[in-house]
Amino acid sequence: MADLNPIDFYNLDALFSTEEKAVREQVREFVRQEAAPIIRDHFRAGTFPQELIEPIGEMGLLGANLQGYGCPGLNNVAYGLILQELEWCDSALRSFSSVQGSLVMYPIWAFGSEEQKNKYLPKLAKAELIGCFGLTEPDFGSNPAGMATRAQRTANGYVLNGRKMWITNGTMAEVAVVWAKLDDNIRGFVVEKGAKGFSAKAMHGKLSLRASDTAELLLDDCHVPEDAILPKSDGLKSPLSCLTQARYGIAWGALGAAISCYEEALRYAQGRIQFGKPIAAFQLTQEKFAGMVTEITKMQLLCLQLGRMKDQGKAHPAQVSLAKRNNCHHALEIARTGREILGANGIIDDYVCMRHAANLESVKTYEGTHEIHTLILGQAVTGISAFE
Ligand code: TGC
Ligand code: FAD
Repeated sequence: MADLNPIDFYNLDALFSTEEKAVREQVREFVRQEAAPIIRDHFRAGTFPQELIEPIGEMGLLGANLQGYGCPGLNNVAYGLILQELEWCDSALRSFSSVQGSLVMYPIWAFGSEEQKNKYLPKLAKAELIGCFGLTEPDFGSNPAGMATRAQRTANGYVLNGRKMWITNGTMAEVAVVWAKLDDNIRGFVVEKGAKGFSAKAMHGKLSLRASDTAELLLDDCHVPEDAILPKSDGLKSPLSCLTQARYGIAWGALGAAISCYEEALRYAQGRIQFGKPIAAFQLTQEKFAGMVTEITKMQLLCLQLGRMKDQGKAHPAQVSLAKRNNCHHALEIARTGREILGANGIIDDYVCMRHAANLESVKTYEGTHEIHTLILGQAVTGISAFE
C-alpha cells in the first residue's frame, strides 16, 4: 500500500482540478520564496511587508473570485487555495488580501454603480489602489446594527461623522468602504484618502497580527460627493454579505496556518532526541499528531465542499459560519499544540507556531467571534435567535 501523505491524509489533491492545483503551486512558490524569509522581521517590527503588495497584485491574487472589471474570475476553490497559501506564511498576508478582495472589491462589485466599478475595481485588483473596510466602532463590535456613524445629505453630497476601530489596511488605504446610517438605514460609502475631515490613525501595542496594518478611522464632518454612496447598498445585510465572503476566505486561511504549524511540529518531533529517541516516538506526542491530522483533514473537507457549494451559488451564510468557527478554533488549538511539541524553542520566533497562535487569536475574534458564530449556528439549527 502506498505511503500516506501526512499533509493530505485523505488525498484531496485528487479532487482539485489541474487549474486549482496550478494556482496553489504558483502562490506556494511565491510565498515560500518571497514572503516567508521576510515575515519574521516584519512581525518583530510591527510593519506590513509592503514589498509584497506589487507582486500580489501582479499575480492576480486580489478579488480573484470576482468576474469582470479586471478581476481574474477564478472559482471559489482556487480562491480559497490562494488564501490558504498566504496564511501558511502569516495571517497578515491573508488579512490584507481578504480585506481588499472580499470587503472592498466585493461591495463595490455587488453594490456599486458601473462608474464606481470601472473606476476602482481594475486598480484594486492590481493593487494600484489599497482599500479598507470600516464597520466596527469603539462601542459596536459584535453588534454593528447599533452603529453610531451617521451620514447626512448636503447640497452636493453627504457629510459623515463617526469613528471606526480596528480597521485592517487602514493607514495604507487610498479608499475606505465605510458603513454609516443615512435616515436610519445602513449604507456604504467609498471615502477617498484626502477627503476633507477623514483621517486614519495607526493602532499600536498589538501582540497579534503584528505584521498587519490596523487603524482607527476618524470621520469628522467628512464631506464626500454624491457619487460616493454605493447605490445598491441597503441595510445591515449589505455589510453582512461582505462578511460572508471574507469569512469563507478565513476558513481556508486558518487551515493554511494550521498546516504550517503541523508541518513544523512534525519536522521538529522527528529530529529532536530526548531519552535516546525522537520525541515523535513517544505515545503522548503521537496522540498530539493524531489529533492534528484529524482536525486538519476535517478542515480540508469542510473547505472543499463549502467552496464547491459556493461555486454553485448554494453556500448558506450559516454554512460559512460553521467553517469559519470550526477552522479558527482548531487552527488555534493546533498552533498551541505545535508550540508545546517544540518545547522551549517554541517560544522563539525562529519557529512559526507561536506567531501563528498569536495571530489566530485575532482571526478567531474578527469577522464574528467564536461566540457570535455559535449563536448563528444555534439559530440556524433551532430556528430561535439567542442574540438578545
Ligand atoms: P439580522 O437581523 O440577523 O440580519 C440583518 C439582515 O442581514 C441578513 N444577514 C446576512 N446576509 C448575508 N450574510 C450574512 N452573514 C448575514 N447575516 C444576516 C439577514 O437575513 C437580515 O436580512 P433582512 O433582509 O431580513 O434585512 O442582524 P442582527 O443585527 O441580529 O445581527 C446578526 C449578527 C450578530 C450575526 C451580525 O451582526 C454579525 O455577524 N455580527 C458580527 C460582526 C462582525 O463579524 N464584524 C466583522 C467586522 S469586519 C472584520 O472583522 C474584518 S477583519 C478582516 C481581516 O483582517 O481579515
Ligand atoms: P465585543 O463585541 O465587545 O465582544 C466581546 C466579547 O463578548 C467577545 O468574546 C464576544 O464573543 C462576546 N459577546 C458579544 N456579544 C455576545 C452575545 N450576544 N452572546 C455571547 N457573547 C457575546 N473590523 C472592521 O470593521 N474592519 C476591519 O478591517 C477589522 N479588522 C480587524 C483586525 C483585527 C486585528 C482585529 C482584532 C479586529 C478587526 N476588526 C475589524 C474588528 C472585529 O470585527 C471585532 O473585533 C469583532 O467583531 C468583535 O467585536 P469587539 O472586539 O468589539 O468585541
